[in-house]
Amino acid sequence: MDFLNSLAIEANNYGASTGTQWLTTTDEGVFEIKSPVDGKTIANVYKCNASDYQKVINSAKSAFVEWRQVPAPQRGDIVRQIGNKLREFKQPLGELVAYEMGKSLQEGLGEVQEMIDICDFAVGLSRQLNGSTLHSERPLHRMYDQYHPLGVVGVISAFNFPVAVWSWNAMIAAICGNATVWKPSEKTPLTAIACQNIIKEVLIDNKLPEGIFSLVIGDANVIGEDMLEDKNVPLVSVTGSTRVGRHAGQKVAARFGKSILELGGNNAMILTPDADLKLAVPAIVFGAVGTAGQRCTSTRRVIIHESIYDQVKAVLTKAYKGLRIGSPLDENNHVGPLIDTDSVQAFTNAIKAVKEEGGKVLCGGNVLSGEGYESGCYVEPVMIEAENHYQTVQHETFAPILYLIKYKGDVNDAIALQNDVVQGLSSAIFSNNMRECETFLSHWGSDCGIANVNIGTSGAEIGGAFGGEKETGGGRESGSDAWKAYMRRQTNTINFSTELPLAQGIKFDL
Ligand code: UN1
Repeated sequence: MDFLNSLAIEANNYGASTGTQWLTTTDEGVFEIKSPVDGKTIANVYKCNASDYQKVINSAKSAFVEWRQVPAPQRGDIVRQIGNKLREFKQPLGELVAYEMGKSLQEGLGEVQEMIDICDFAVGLSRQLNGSTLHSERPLHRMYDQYHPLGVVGVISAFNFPVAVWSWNAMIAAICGNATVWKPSEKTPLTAIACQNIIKEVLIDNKLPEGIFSLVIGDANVIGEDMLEDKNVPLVSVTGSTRVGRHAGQKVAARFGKSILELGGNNAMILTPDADLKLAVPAIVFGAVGTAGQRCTSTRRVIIHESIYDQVKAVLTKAYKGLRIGSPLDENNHVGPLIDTDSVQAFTNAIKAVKEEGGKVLCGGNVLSGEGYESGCYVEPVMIEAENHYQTVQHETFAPILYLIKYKGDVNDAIALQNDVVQGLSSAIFSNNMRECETFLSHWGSDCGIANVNIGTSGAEIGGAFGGEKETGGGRESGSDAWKAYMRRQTNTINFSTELPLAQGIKFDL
């Protein structure tokens, strides 16, 4: 596999890097990384230990002290070089993402493209980290606010977007003047090692301090906990399930750290009687089965008006029956594997549970075996008639399960169903009726962080702020003004008069 050589992935890899130096702990055991594509072992990764973690943090802390002195546009220039390196390595890195995680090659390459795009975005942003000038109530006084870097930013990322989500955080954090320590998912550490190898070249070429970008790979309940508890890490950005995020958010808050939480979604698409089904059907199918239903933004529920319900059900059933399931590296296939057999078990359990609640399976739902499915991670995407209040429907199962839900009445009834879950990441309406669309987007409409019209729930662009409300965690990453979370705000008041007037007109004569 040429891509492994191009990315300097060995049979055995170290799990922690201070930037350009790999730490050589080998006595903590290994993560044996198997591809969900074919079940074969790709490589091993030595877990790092607490002392490695400490070394990495120390190196990040001292790098930060130097890096924050570099003018932001020059920091942008380093990120520009990283973007260029990613362009050079797009093919092998995209291939490794696909092979290690199990998404299609197109999506693997798309993920690297998101990394390149966020680099470009961050370069421009490095000249726009602006605060505002404010009017003081006192004469000859000036007031403004400005943004300063925070320090060491921890990034805990998930397996499903093993590299893009790190880059959204790390590249923005970098132009803001922070150093980033990355703890990738234990399920996909090889792509992280590949990124570190790519970044390392830019650090060396520019003689940058060790530790601006560093990596710790270890058990979540050891290294992850160290990071959550570490006062040296003022901001931790966590992508994962609501369960993981609830714990992480509380741990970080207990020490008055900041967190950015990007947690579970339960994303719905509303189809009103005015929906253009030519657009809606591929959006639903891609949203539900793309990445085998393992995006935070995957479509989990379709809320369909009763007048078109049977028609939509028939078209979707036909589309589902035509899905080709198999190696995601073969571009003829629509659906690849789940990340591991635990996920397959969760998929099967959810189907069983929803049936017990009254759900009706329309098609799919089997676990596949035999030739081409040796990894045991392939399943048939399933479509189920269900009701919104079922426990199983209320819960995010990270797998290709799509619930069809019927609504009566008008768009407000559909929106009420859509919002009646604990999560609030992504949402969409398909309608050509302007009143319905605007109601959906209004403040009494969708309660999600992302609300789309005639576009599916997944596949957000990096230019917008990404994240959601309620149990999705409330964090925002990537574009728009999400950068502000990676900086601390300071309000400054300057007196250039010869008096000392107090605010609110208070008199204090000495
Ligand atoms: C995620 O699933 O964690 O909007 C991120 C999308 C991608 C990012 C998803 N751009 O589907």
